[in-house]
Amino acid sequence: MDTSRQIEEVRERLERARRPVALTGAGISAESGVPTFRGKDGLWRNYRAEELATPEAFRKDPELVWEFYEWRRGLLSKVKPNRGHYALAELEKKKEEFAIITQNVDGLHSLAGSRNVVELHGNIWVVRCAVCGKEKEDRTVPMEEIPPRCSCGGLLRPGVVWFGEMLPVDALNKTYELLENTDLMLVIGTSGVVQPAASFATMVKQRGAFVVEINLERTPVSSFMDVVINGRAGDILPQIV
Ligand code: BV8
Ligand code: ZN
Repeated sequence: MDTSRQIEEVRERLERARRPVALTGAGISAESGVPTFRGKDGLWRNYRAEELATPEAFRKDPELVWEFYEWRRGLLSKVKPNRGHYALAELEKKKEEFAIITQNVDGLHSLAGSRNVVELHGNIWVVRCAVCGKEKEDRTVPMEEIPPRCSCGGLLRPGVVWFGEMLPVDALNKTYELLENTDLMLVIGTSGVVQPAASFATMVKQRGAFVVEINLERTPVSSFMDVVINGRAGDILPQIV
């Protein structure tokens, strides 16, 4: 089916959907200039994100891990949401039941005006004390000192979910409530490898929801999809919404 026919079908389904949900990944922020995790631009000083976004790496070398986050925070402080983010914010105005479950930690959905956003993997602008757990938003770029310290003397860490760590309970609960009730899911710009997010599309499909994938490439979940639109989120989403 050609893309415009696919977009037409998704638009009609979205029109009728009672509780549409979008699951987004790094691909929706790529057009804002944010490097994706597993694309060719996914490296930093020859490290993969998976090597640094872990509690072990932080325990071993908190300074190196903070240099990685400083680099990303620096990048993110200069980028803006793109047409894909704005299209989803627009969709929420048309369908107030619409919600976004994002794996991204860049905060760009909220910046684009979306309000119903579940941040599955935390937010890079939040820092949390590894000792007393105190959390605050800190947008200073660069930080005064790295690794930054809490008033209690403990090390501050980025408020994101690392590999091997549990997802935030409230985000997970909100996510499962959405997944249980959605009748249409858009899966946008995610490679479908990171769990548990990678299983959400098949979960809702098994319950009879209509699932749509928007991506530049095929992914492990493509074969489960009702519609797979091959294209850039910034081009496709405005046409759908
Ligand atoms: C958990 C925050 C329960 C940090 C992230 C072995 C040991 C330990 C754990 C595991 C293990 N094996 C498996 C696991 C589970 C592990 C996991 O899934 N690992 C993977 C790598 C195999 N998961 C976890 O650990 C999770 N926790 O399971 O807890 C538990 C607890 C203890 C013990 C057991 C179980 C926690 C996962 C969260 C990790 N944190 N981020 C940070 O950001 O620094 S994940 C990170 O990857 C980002 O959040 C990112 O969003 C996410 C997923 O990546 P994508 O978003 O999909 O991005 P990617 O680059 O991969 O793909 C981009 C896509 O966009 C591509 O498809 C591309 O084609 C497309 N694209 C590009 N441009 C565009 C586009 N599409 C459209 N338009 C465009 N313009
Ligand atoms: Zn503290």
